[in-house]
Amino acid sequence: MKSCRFCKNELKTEFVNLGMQPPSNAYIKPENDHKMENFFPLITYVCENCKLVQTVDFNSCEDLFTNDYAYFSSYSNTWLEHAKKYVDMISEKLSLNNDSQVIEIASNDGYLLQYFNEKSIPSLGIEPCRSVASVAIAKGVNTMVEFFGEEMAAKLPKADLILGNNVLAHVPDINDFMAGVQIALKPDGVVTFEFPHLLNLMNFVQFDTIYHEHYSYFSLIFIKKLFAAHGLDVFDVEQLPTHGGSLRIYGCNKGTRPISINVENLLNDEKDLNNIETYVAFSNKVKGIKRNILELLIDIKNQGKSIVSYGAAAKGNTLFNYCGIGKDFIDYAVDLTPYKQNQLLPGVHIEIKNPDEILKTKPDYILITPWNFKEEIIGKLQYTRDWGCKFIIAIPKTEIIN
Ligand code: DWN
Repeated sequence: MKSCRFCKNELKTEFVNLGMQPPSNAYIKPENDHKMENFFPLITYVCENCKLVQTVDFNSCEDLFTNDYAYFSSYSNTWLEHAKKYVDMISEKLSLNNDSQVIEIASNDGYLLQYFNEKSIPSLGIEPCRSVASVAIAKGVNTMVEFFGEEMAAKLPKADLILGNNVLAHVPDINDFMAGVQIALKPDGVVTFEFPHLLNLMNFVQFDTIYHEHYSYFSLIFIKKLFAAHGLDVFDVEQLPTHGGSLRIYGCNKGTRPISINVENLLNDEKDLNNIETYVAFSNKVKGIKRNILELLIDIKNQGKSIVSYGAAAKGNTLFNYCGIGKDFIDYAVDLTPYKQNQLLPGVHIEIKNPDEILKTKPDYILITPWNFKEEIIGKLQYTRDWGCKFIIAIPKTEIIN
């Protein structure tokens, strides 16, 4: 029996099945190109009781978030600007100063805490992956290289602010995690979490953001239940443009802050997510996108044109492995992250090169897999206009950008 990771209810309703998929950040070293590779069923369910959308687990977080984890947050200026804007806002909102304590869970390469350092506001990063944590430590960000949870939280200083961006989805035992948040939070403290919003995932068919690293996919309906189960209130919520449309929720110990009308308004926007039937229709939309992107790529290749992909993104790995888009379509991938270059995309084994390769080979088309950064990426690729290169986006619909 498969049971819900939050309420333990039996999971009976499938959300979407994306077939056998490799872990989304399991990049392959060239010398391992012809060796056995791990693939696991990527099947998601929606709990009929608490409405949490979640994967069936085949990987522990220790399997996925290893010391050579390849996702470095600082290779997107858009994301760095977003982090700095948050630090400026929250520091003022909470009147943080050098007597305050900030804790970021999943602090990655110090992309955000560096801005608290600039304000001399004491902060501590919790990051289990040594590859990114060592970059944070090198830039002077105080970092503990450990997984966060209830037991670990007891060792931490009590925090005025606990924050986590794109971490909650990466936690298999969310009850243990939230118990830790409650322990580490000061009585009048605030917690903020950012995560891609399930409503956008469904409305814009962002199925490529489903991968083994993301154990859960969140609505505010669910988050409110999760917080209440751990003595916390959600007292405010913001809708953000990041990662295809995210939520930033604000939490506090129960009853310590007034609840904003924003919470009720967003719950109203999500009202259809209370009905299990809403979830069942999603799978057919995904199959439509697969047919559309394959039709376009087949047509382009039948014309004898060349295609490369920009961004060795986890979401691109789901797209390529679900749609069967391999080296027969894509000549190579490029990515700014040095850690990913000269490796192969998981499953399809497309080589990852430095973006400089584009000027050398002058491809006819560039498929941008991190569509969430398309403006920034297209801005960097303006030089490709010289030879009439065109861009392809697959989500929320297949389109060519001239
Ligand atoms: O939850 C997660 C999300 C938030 O980020 C993580 N589990 C993993 C990661 O998912 P992703 O890899 O799909 O995220 P991104 O941030 O959309 O990936 C962008 C990729 O593109 C990175 O490898 C960096 C690269 N990039 C680049 O080469 N040039 C990005 C930009 C903006 C660029 O200009």
